Parts: sequence; C-alpha cells; structure tokens
Amino acid sequence: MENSNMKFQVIGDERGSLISLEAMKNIPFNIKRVYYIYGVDPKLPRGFHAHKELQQVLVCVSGSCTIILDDGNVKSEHILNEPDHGILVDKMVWHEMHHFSEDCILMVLASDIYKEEDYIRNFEDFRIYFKKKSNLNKYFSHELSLVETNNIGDNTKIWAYTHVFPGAKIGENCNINDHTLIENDVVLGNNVTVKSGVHIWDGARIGNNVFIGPSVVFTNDLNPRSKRYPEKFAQTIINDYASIGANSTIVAGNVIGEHAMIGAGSVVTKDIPPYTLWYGNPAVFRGYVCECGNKLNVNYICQTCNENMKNKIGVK
Ligand code: T46
Repeated sequence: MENSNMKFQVIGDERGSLISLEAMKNIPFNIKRVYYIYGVDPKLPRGFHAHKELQQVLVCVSGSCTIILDDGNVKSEHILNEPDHGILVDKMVWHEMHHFSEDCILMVLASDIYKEEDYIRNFEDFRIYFKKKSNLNKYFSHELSLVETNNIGDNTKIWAYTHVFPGAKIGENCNINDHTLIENDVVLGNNVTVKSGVHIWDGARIGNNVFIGPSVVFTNDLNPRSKRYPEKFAQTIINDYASIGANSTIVAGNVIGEHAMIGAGSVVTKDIPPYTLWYGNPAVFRGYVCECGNKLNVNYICQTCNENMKNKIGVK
C-alpha cells in the first residue's frame, strides 16, 4: 500500500502546465476506460467497494477529495488535491471517497471497461472474498529463494536463489528461474518467463507473455556513479509478447514493442518497433518476425507457419 501514491511529471512553461499519462509508462496498466466524477455534494461520500480485477489510477484534476484505501491488511488515507498526484487503487482494495470539494473533478483511468460483476459492494463480502483469495493464492517459491513481496499472482513459480524485493509486482503464471534479482519498482505481467541470472532493476515495466532469456540485464541509470542516485530511475518498457535473447542488455529508458525479438548477446540502445528483429552490439534492425517467433520473408510471410503478417505489422 505504500506504493499507492503516484507523482506525475509536470511539463510546464510560461503558458501553463501539462501532464501526460501513458499506459505502461507512468500508468502501470493498459488504459481501457477513463471516467470522471464531478459536481458531488461534499456531504455525500462515494465508492465503498472493491474490484475483483480492475486496477485504477485516481487523479483530482481540480479541487480536492479524500481517498480511504483498505487492502484487507492495511488501511490508509490520502488527500488528493493536486493534478500531478495520483492514487493507484489496485484490484481487491476497498476504497471510499470522502470530502469532495465543490469544484472537485476526480478523473479515473481504469484497466478495463465497466463491469458491474467486478464490484464487491459489501464490506463483509470483501473480507470473505479477500480471505478466500488469500488462501487460494497459490504461487510457488523455492525454499532457497528470498521473496519479500506479497504481490504475486496465482501459479507463478519462483526458483532457488532468486531475490524479489518488497515493492515488486508479479502477475499470474510466471516462471522465474534461479539466481534472478527483481527490485522494488518493477512490474511483471502474466505468463512471463524469466530465465536464470536475470537482473531487473527499478523502473522496468514488463508486459504479459514476455520471454526474458538467461542473464539478460536491464539497466536503469545512464550515468552511474557509486553512491550517487538519480532523482528517478529511467523506465524501460517491454511490451506484450516480446522476447529478449540470452545475455542481452537493455539500456535504460528504451521501449521494446509487442512481439519484437531481440537476438542473443545484443545491446539494445534504442526503441524497438513491434514485430521487428534486432541483434548485435549495438543491436540493429534485421527484419520482421512472426508471432510464432520466426523471420518473415520480403513479402512479410512467415517462413515457418506461412502466416501473412502484412496487416498486423501495418505495412502498405
Ligand atoms: C470506482 C470509483 C473510484 C457506469 O455505468 N459506467 C462506469 O464506467 C462507471 C464508473 C459507473 N457506471 C454506473 C454504475 C452506477 O450505476 O454509474 C453508477 C454510479 O457508479 P458508482 O456508484 O459505482 O460510483 P462511485 O463513485 O461510488 O464509484 C466509481 C466507480 O464506479 C468505481 O469503479 O472505483 O468511482
């Protein structure tokens, strides 16, 4: 819960201020819906529910309100009164909104469309569901691993000599092999494979179904000096279904597109577009890849599964 407060970068000049909220960048999920609440009677609180799966970020773009969160273990209260301040309301967090100012506009970014069946609107039901979920949450961690986060999805396996820091978030059905390090400000989606000896430092955002080969390293500081820390570590984004070959280094601040393929031993120094194949040091563009992982011919047809990928890649 200590991670629910978010501070957004303000881009300002003499004309005023601008804040940009981007999926998987400063918002830790893909945004499927935006709604806003305004014109609320200050005496009438709202919320009083939890979501089974929905994740949301709340931002008061005007005025103020108070948000109460309860994750089943810890209860916390947050005042939202600045447009560069957000609150992450994760799934299975009971939340209430109080003390709306008359000019309050509460904007909410949500990870899914509106589904009434995702709501738990009764606190007792929430407690029961939470207890049931906690008992059911079956992930495996080897007795020789050091797992400090509670935020791990069902069916994930964490193998020996791996250290997962307390702030890390790991999705469902991931396989995290031996001798891996996952720092605090790291988000891994579902079905991610992390082979042995991988180092994932603060700032890494890894989507669903990503493959990370053995000994891959994510850096997060472009000008490292011992005992000197940047104000914020650079963010590196690996989008859904991307694969990173063994022993590659992903230099901080780059984005790897969906289904992209990085060959073994590469040093990635720039953004990688979706469905492209790159390798070398520095990695350079070598062609296009199919969803099955094989190279496409000059007509964008997969040489292995014969799929014509022209439309998916978006070439004319
Ligand atoms: C939440 C907090 C922060 C829709 O039809 N579509 C929508 O996208 C939403 C958000 C709501 N609705 C309907 C459902 C209800 O009949 O609008 C009505 C009011 O919703 P509710 O009473 O849930 O409003 P709040 O302010 O208590 O809660 C809202 C969101 O519903 C909720 O997901 O997390 O804001």
